[in-house]
Amino acid sequence: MEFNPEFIEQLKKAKSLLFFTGAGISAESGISTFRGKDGLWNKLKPEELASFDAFMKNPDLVWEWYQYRKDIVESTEPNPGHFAIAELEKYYNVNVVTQNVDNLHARAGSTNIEELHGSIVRNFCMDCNAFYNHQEFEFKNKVPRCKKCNGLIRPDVVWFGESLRGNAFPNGEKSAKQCDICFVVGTSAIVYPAAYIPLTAKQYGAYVVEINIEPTEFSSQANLSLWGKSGEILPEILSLVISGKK
Ligand code: BJW
Ligand code: ZN
Repeated sequence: MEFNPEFIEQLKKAKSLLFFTGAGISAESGISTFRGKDGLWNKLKPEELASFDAFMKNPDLVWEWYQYRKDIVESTEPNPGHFAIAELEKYYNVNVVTQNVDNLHARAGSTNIEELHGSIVRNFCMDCNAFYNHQEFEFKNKVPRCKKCNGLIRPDVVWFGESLRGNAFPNGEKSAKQCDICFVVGTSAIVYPAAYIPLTAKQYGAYVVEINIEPTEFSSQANLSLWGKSGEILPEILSLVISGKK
């Protein structure tokens, strides 16, 4: 890919990069996105699976769906897009603010990660908040129960209508306000409050680069859109950085 001179200049003078990522960055690892033609939600209704009401109505079904997705996540690997972001830590202060629950940024070696929508590899008891990882119980087509209080165990992800937990969002906002370049990678950017992150970066003066296979809600806000697969474009950006530093 030919990069434009303005982007090359921005990369040269930048000290701090923010990667705001969504399901598209993990597509090349074999994990389905939510929306779009092969998206998870073409076949399934989000409100019937990714909400508190859905879970309470049919916990076994929702649990089975997460168990299915967790098995895929655990049997796959980070792709060159995740690895390129991790490698860029050698050259910049890098923050990753992800909407993904798949743990692939951490597995690729990134160290500053905020998981806005939680993680599919963690679970907690809805009654006493005890944490469980997936290895701690055996799934038998039924939602597991807490060993301490017999409460229902749910995945530690953020469902529709739920607030984002802990400091993930404020920390993400802080990175957005401080970064020199914000990359918006593989997200439709329609889910809020997450989608405020790149808007905040722009508002605070960052140069914003979108990487996606197609235009999104965010495209009109981006300083630059790079069309293509993130697993191909991100390693090219890394090469550009490495060649510039030599
Ligand atoms: C590639 C590629 C390749 C493909 N390379 N690119 C109006 C009505 C109803 C609700 C709302 C409303 N307005 C706002 C709301 C609130 C709601 C919301 O935003 N809804 C909108 C959808 C309208 N938000 C919430 O409910 C949030 N909480 C909240 O607001 O709390 C306040 C509150 C408290 C109490 C009461 C009421 C409010 C919480 C949102 C939680 C979202 N959770 C999910 C599920 C997580 C768990 C799980 O995984 O099961 O998070 S939804 C789902 O969407 C998931 C994702 O993180 C998130 C974003 O999706 P993402 O990552 O952008 O994926 P896709 O599929 O949309 O896009 C993929 C992109 O990749 C595409 O653009 C492709 O082109 C691209 N791509 N291959 C590069 N190789
Ligand atoms: Zn409990």
